[in-house]
Amino acid sequence: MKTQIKHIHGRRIWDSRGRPTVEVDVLLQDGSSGRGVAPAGASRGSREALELRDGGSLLNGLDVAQAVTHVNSEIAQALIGRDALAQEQADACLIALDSTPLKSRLGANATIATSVAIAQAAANSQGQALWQYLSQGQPVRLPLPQIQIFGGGAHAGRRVDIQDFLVMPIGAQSFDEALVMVANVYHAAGQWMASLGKRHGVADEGGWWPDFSSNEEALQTLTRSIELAGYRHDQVAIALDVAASEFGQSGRYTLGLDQHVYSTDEWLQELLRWVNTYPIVSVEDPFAEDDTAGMQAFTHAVGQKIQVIGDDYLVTRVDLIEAAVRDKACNAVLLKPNQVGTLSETRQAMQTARQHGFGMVVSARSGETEDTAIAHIATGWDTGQLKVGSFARSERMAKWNECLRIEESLGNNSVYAGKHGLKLAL
Ligand code: 2PG
Ligand code: MG
Repeated sequence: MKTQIKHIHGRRIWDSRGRPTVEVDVLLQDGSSGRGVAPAGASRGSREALELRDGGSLLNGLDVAQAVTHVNSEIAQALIGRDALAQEQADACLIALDSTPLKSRLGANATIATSVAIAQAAANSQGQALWQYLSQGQPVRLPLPQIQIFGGGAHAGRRVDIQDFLVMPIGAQSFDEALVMVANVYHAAGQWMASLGKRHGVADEGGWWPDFSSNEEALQTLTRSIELAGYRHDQVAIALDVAASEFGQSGRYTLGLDQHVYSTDEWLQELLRWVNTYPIVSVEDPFAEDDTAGMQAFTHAVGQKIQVIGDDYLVTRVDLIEAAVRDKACNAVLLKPNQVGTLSETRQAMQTARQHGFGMVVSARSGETEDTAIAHIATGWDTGQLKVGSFARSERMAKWNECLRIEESLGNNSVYAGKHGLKLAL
């Protein structure tokens, strides 16, 4: 069989924060090959699959020698001889081999890199781009991007509490135009902040590292930057990733910058005021992962008009998405393949979300590499949205630029999801 897996090789490479990560190459009988790389989060949900790190003193305990060894021994042994076109069977084999609920034996970094490498090799063997292979002949759209303008939270030394201040070019007609709009806003924001003496370099995902005196000042500055770049709010809108689990627990939200502790209800009132004051169309993790009541109250209040995303709250898991549907705790899911550890499980999470009319945002992690698989996943599965970080640093730009290449390859047949990527009547 030409598409039989012939060889699997794992190695240690380095991510955008200069930390070790796992890369896997898969070679098929017909000579096709594919590569997968594990990204790494900084603000993680407690129910995510485990990223296996060696511990100890070397490299601050972050080395991945064990995960790489698992790829080159057990994983290679179990998968060699299997058909790369049978992704679900290969992933089922990884899941069974690991045999723990959170991939804690082999490491989700080992399994996701392997899983994506198999898909890439299979696509190459068919002479298809990854997006095309993943689409299984269904219609595709280039995703509406969520692009960070300011970084905060765990990605910027907690300089501001809210983690991501992002924009969404909902009024663009193509992906190409979407990036032009974002470029204009990104640079307008940078110049405006520099003129105020409030720009201090860039944060982990390439967004400006802000020197604001309140979280709300970031929202004011972002709104102003969109205007300075010459856009209306129906052309470029704001998205937030509050990442509230980073500063909230047991119904108490401690905002360092604002020097204030909020109860769930007080925090709800503050968020509602922001949503009503600024052109916000999407809010991720507004409440902590243990605060279903907060998520429900927020979704009940604004879920008809804005997108409410569960990231740490859902960690790309089918069971948690189903619970959120029952609880009406959000209306969209962030899909991060390494939160769950295989491509097939990510796909099941996507399908569950789709079935229930949830919005779907494929997302990078704050620790990334030059790998562009997520651009193909978002397009091929037609999720409608993609979040990668900011508009600077090549591990981010690699994904945005890959979307441009995909759009170009589709020529006149290309469709940009635009505002329809959000499942809202805007
Ligand atoms: C998030 C991501 C990307 P991290 O919370 O959505 O911004 O961050 O990869 O650190 O979890
Ligand atoms: Mg998040």
